Amino acid sequence: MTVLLLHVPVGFEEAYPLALATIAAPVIASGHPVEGLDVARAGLAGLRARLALGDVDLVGLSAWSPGLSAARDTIATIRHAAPRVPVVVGGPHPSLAPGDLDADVVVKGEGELLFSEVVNTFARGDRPPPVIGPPAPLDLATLPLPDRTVFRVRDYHRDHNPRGRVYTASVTSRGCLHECGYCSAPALWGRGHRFRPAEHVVDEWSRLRREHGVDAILVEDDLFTQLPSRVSELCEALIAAQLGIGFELINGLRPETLSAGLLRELAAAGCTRIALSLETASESALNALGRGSDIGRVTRIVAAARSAGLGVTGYFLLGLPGETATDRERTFTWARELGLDMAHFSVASAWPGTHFDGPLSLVTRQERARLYARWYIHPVRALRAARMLGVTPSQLPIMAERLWTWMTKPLEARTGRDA
Ligand code: B12
Repeated sequence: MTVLLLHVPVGFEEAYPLALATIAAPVIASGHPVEGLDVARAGLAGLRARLALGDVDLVGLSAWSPGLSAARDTIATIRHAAPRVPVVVGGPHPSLAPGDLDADVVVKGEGELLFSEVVNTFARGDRPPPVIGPPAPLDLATLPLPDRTVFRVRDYHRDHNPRGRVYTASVTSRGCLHECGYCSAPALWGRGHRFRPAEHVVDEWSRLRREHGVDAILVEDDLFTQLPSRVSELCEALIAAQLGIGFELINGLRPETLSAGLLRELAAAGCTRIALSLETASESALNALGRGSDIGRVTRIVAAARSAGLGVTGYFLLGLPGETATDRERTFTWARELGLDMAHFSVASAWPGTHFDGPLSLVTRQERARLYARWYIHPVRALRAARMLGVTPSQLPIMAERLWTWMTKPLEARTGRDA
């Protein structure tokens, strides 16, 4: 059974296709050849050319809600070029809205074991049910490590990364105990938190260092610091192992899970950057999201992180229910006052799995462009972000172009009111 895994573009930023590497490992272990194709790079023409060789027996792809139209176009291309090849989909969007894509099989939830089952069922000449899963929560310590050969690490270490360092993604825990209105994690994984033992993570990262020359890991857990004691344990194990590898906590952390002590431990273990989930300066909007607000604490945490030598990125959301244009101005002012190294302002969208307590407020394209321009087109802030990311002068034009594309791109459907 030759399996082709497709990395479908989800937006402007290219990241390592960790989900596909993760579901590939058990299939390879059961003896099936697995190949990866990046549709963002090869294009639909490249996909047609690959399928025309006639040796693919099954295609698998992952879909997010932003990026649904790219997944639809990809599947339409497969249907046309190889109508008999079964298409299996999984990932956040199909897990939450299984009927939205024209697939033979939809796998809901964690895919490691179920994907392998689906491949083996087709290999026996049988047909699996059209929708399977989600499985009972998997024990992360017993899962095989992601296979990093189907998609090569070095093809995805971002081209704007610091001084040619090699980056890749890793997940050390799944799930989150909180239920913030804008996040799909509880709907995706259930409300629980599971984590890999420290030695399991150290083993993966040391292999990444040895076998793929990785210098730094982008940690993509739902909430890495959910349980500070396990973070301390992991930091101790990393310090003891002396891997010579750095890591960045790029998925927004809740400030209340952090303390000055934990930030120092993280820095000592090789962490160079954290991202904070800050969302908005509007207390009523924060409370409606299920987030307490303690602006004083955020200020202290940012200062503590900076004095521990960590870079700090803030994630903010615009267009929340009940938010006004004045609230948005306050959010930008707050971001400025915090002295962040970098900030990212997204416009809230009611993707499946989110639960907002009212219609999203309208952010016009003009307002968004004006706010973004005031923030991003600013020499001091630009230099600071470039310094934290380690951007070299020759990389500046490509970074500026990406930023411009992102600032001006039209919003996808926000299901509510579109801007
Ligand atoms: C890294 C990441 C990013 C990065 C990189 C994105 C990129 N271009 O690749 C950045 C920071 C850029 C990003 C941005 C955004 N992200 Co994001 N991101 C993630 C994150 C943290 C990790 C993804 C990952 O690799 N997970 C690890 C893998 C192993 O998990 P997985 O993908 O779920 O895969 C498992 C199963 O789903 C299943 N599976 C997955 N695919 C397949 C395929 C098959 C065939 C099968 C059988 C099974 C299967 O099996 C896997 C193993 O169990 C997730 C949250 C999370 N922890 O997963 C959010 C997440 C994917 N992001 C999300 C969102 C909403 C966004 C943004 C829209 C946020 C915003 N408002 O700007 C933007 C959009 C960016 C864009 N358009 O480019 C949502 C998606 C929700 C949805 N309904 O689709 C998530 C789930 C966060 C959340 N909890 O709500 N993101």
